[in-house]
Parts: sequence; structure tokens; C-alpha cells
Amino acid sequence: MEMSFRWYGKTDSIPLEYIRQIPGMKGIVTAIYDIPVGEAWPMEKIEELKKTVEDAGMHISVIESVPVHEDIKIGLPTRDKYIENYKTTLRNLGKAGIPVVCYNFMPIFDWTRTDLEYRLPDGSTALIFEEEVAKKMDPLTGELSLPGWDSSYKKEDLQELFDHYKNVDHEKLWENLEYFIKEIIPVAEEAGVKMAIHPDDPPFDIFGLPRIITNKENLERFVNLYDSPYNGLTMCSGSLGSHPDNDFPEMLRYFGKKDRVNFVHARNVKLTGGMSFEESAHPSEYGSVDMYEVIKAMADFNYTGAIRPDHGRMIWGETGKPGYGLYDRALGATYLHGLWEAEQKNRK
Ligand code: DNO
Repeated sequence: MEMSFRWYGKTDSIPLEYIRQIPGMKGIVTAIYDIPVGEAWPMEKIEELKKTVEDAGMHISVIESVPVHEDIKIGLPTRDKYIENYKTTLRNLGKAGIPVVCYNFMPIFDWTRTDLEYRLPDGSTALIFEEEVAKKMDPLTGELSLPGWDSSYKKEDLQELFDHYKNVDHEKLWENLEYFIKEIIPVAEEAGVKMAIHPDDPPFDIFGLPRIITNKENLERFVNLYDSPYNGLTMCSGSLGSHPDNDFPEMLRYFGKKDRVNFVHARNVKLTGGMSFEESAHPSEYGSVDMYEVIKAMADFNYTGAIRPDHGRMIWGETGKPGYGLYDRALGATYLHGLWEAEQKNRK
């Protein structure tokens, strides 16, 4: 496994120089943030990003994300134009030697929480999702702050998007995903870029919009849409682990043995009843996901790809992008690194 860290480009308050100082850190997970969703990424911009990361003594392990335009998810006639652009991006990333691309297929909203600064008993703050609060939230009228929401969509566009999604139920979304996958995976294979779909976060419908990348059965259906290791998964312990029915380490081992795990996100969540959860510190004792089991599962299928500590709490007075501070993610990285070292030595 290769330890990596998400970096939001030159506007990130955390410099690459700091990331490099985290023990065990090898790779960077990043993207180009100033190209509107749906447009192709030009070669020059990709090369420039690559050079910036390499000049800092690391390399790009994964591009997270190349976002999928809503017209593709809705299945509008304009989707073909956006799919062509997506293919161009993949070809360009392949030419630059980028091995993995992470993306998601969640309608309108990416990861969603009800509070971004919930104070935990130790004084740190974390992102939480409360089922009852979410039920009362109305993205069309309320003041909603969603950190994962793509900023290139304006709130004014929301009503129109919601109207389009009235015709998209779970099966229709599957159809649109299949259409997309069948177009792009052959190109990804040719370009040598492994695709890694991110599970829906949280892994159930929200705001009346369908979500399908949610559990073992659906991940199985997904990998069977196109039988290739290039059509793989980002196994995210925080997203899949926030559904009480998902046994994350078991799912990870299962899809790892099928050679479909192209990226791993490690984050812990504490299930707090119903469909509610709090994000917690990474070690197993603080959350509902057993991180040692996660590491053991990866060792079982000799995982050689990238893993990154996902969302951290805000600790030591740090402020910044919710979930993406330096300190707690760095602690998570060293913890995971330690578990991996112990597990490797155990097996000798
Ligand atoms: C949250 C992230 C997601 C992820 C996208 C991938 O912090 O894991 O926003 O980047 O869903 O497309």
C-alpha cells in the first residue's frame, strides 16, 4: 500500500512541503480545480500540476476527482459531448502517467453532513450526520452549507436540476451509469488509467434523490457492468461504514480479491443510532469501523495501491476546510502506517 494525502492545489492552506514531512507519505491525491465540470483537462495544466507535486518530492497517486457532469447522470442528450470531453481528459491523464482516477455518480450533492463543526467531548470538532436534522433540511429553500458540493453549480440552478431528476429513479440512474461506463472504460484501458468510483456518502438516498453505490450487492452490480480491473472502486470506510448493514472490511477483502479495489479512503465513523453518525478519530476504539480489520483485509489481497486518511477532526485550534485539516489527518496517516507495518511483520 502507498500512503497518500489529499491536497487541494495551490490554494490549499496546507503546503506540499508540510505534507511531505508526514512519516510514510509518498503520494498526493489532487485535481485541477479551475476547470468547469464537463470540460476536458488540457495536457499543459496536467503537466504543470504533475511538476508542482514532483518538485515537492512526491508524485500524484490519484486524481480525485474528474467530476461527472449532471447531464450524464440525468441522461440528457447533451451527455455525449460531456462524455467525449471526459475521454479526452482520461487520454491526457494517461499520457502524463497518472495511474488512477476517482469519481462519483451521486446526483447533485457529493458528501453531505448536517453539522460541520460538532464539538466532541474532547473539545475537537467533527463532521456529523443526524438523520432527523437531514429530514428537515430543504436544499431548495434552506441555508445549506455543503462542503462537498461542487461550487460550479449555483443555488439558482438547483430547482432546474431537481426537476430533471424527477424522471430519474434508481433504475434510470443505473442505466445512465452503465451507458457512461461502457463508453469510458475502454478508453481508460487504452490510456492505462484505472477508474475508481467513490461510494455514495452517506450511502442512502438524500433529499429525495436516488443513490446507488451504497452496499455490497450494488458494488457487485457495478463491477459487473463492465468486467475489467479498470472498472474499479474507491473503497471508502467512512462512506460505506456509515450504513449499519455494511461490513466494510469484509467488502474490502471481497472486492480486493476480485482485483477491483483501485483506491482506499480510510476514515472512521461512529454510528449513533438510526442512520446518524459522527466522524471520529481514525483509531478503531473511537469509531464503529475496526481499522485493524481494514488493514488486515488489504494485506490479504496484497494491496499495492494508494490509501489516504480521509476526513479528520479539527484539533489543536486548527481552522480550515471542513474535514481537511492537516493535524488529525496526519495522525491518521501515521496510525494506518503503523498498523500496516505491524501486519506486514506479523506475516513474515
Ligand atoms: C469527501 C470525498 C469525496 C470524494 C468524491 C469523489 O471528502 O471523499 O468528496 O472526493 O466523492 O468523487
